[in-house]
Amino acid sequence: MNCSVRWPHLLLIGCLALVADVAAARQPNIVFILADDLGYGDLGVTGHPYVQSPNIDGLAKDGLRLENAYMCGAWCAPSRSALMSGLFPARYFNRTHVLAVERPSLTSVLKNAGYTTAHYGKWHIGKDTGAPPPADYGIDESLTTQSTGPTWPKDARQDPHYRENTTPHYVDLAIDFMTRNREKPLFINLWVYPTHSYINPTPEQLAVYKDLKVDIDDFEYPLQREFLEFVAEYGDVQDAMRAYCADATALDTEIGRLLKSLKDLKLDENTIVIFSSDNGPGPLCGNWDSIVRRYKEKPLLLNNVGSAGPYRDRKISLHDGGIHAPFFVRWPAKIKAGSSNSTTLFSGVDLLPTLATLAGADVPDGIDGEDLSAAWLGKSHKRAKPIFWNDKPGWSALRDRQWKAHLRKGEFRLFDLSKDPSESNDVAEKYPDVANDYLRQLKQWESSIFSKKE
Ligand SMILES: [Ca+2]
Repeated sequence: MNCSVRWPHLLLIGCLALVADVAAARQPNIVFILADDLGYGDLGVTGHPYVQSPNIDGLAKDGLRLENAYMCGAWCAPSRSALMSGLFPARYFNRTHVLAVERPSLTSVLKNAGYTTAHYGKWHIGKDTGAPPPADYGIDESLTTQSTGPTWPKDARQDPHYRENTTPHYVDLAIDFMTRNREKPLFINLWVYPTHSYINPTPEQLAVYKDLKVDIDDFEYPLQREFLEFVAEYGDVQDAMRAYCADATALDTEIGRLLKSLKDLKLDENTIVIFSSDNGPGPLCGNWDSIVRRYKEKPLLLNNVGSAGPYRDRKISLHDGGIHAPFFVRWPAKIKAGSSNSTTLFSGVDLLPTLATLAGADVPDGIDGEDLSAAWLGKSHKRAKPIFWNDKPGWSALRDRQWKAHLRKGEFRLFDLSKDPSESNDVAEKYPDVANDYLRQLKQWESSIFSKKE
């Protein structure tokens, strides 16, 4: 036998096996789609009676639904700063929610682990003069609004359908970015406008819902009551609902285009695609004088008829309607289709450590977020600590196990979300030990953040 011929063959087989191992272990691509003010109940898959969202529904069905996922803020900026920093937004930033560039961010952590990174869409975590641009956070390419980085030309904003027309352009940019960077691990933040007001769909988008007739009985209790108030104040909800549904469906169509490109590029198998929303649906009826005034001055705000599903309140509230988000993760290589997790509490601060772990990156020390990658991969794993909120002065909240506790202007309330998802029945007197424990924890947490605030 001629060993000089045989050895190269063995080496070749060994090399091929190694290449296969490396390919199998390759860091996953990550695409994080974040809608704006889209409520928990605003999709077909979460029970909206009218919205057609086949692509997002398909994403949820092909992956994992995290049924107890929360954002860390009840409005845009704090929610986004927490997703990027892994820190509860009350803790730092003096409530401007500008991320300190010297701290690790989701994008800087992934970039340090070898990722090429992009951010397309709204930023809103530092938009005033002097705020660092997205590039300072390890982001290689960006086109954003509400940032000091590359943005849209002024004349684009004169388009009455500007908000609706931004999404297709962001998706084009994302597809181009994926195409150019397909040979290396890539990360994209795709933070789109829908369904934030002003909602003014194009005639083509609106045509999908031209025959829609709203029946208020099609909605669950909290929203049913709000719609009755809306009709009493503004006369009708038909046009507003058609516009809102059209905005959600237009977003869904663009996500479908993005997912098709991932497949065409043969990237879909090892790409983690996440879909969520930064906070609950925008205000429907004005609880505050300023909002009522704004509604009357800007009729398009009347199209703000999103659904928080079974949850109480909307954006700006720390009841679940303001912070309980739809959250879907598709990763065909590692996550079984049709998965659902109702036991793991997931918080926006957990995104950074979870994705860092899945990407083989270092998880930074000193953050509030916990690595919940085991739960994403189908194992039984729970968040070790409660989730805390302090969205604005005078209102803190906590979620732990089935309990949700509020401390608002000195008044404490306790709800058992396993029996009362709409936070309607205060059970603090019925469970005094639980109430006293969470009251103590809320006060302790408030004291810790206010004494250390930067
Ligand atoms: Ca928002």
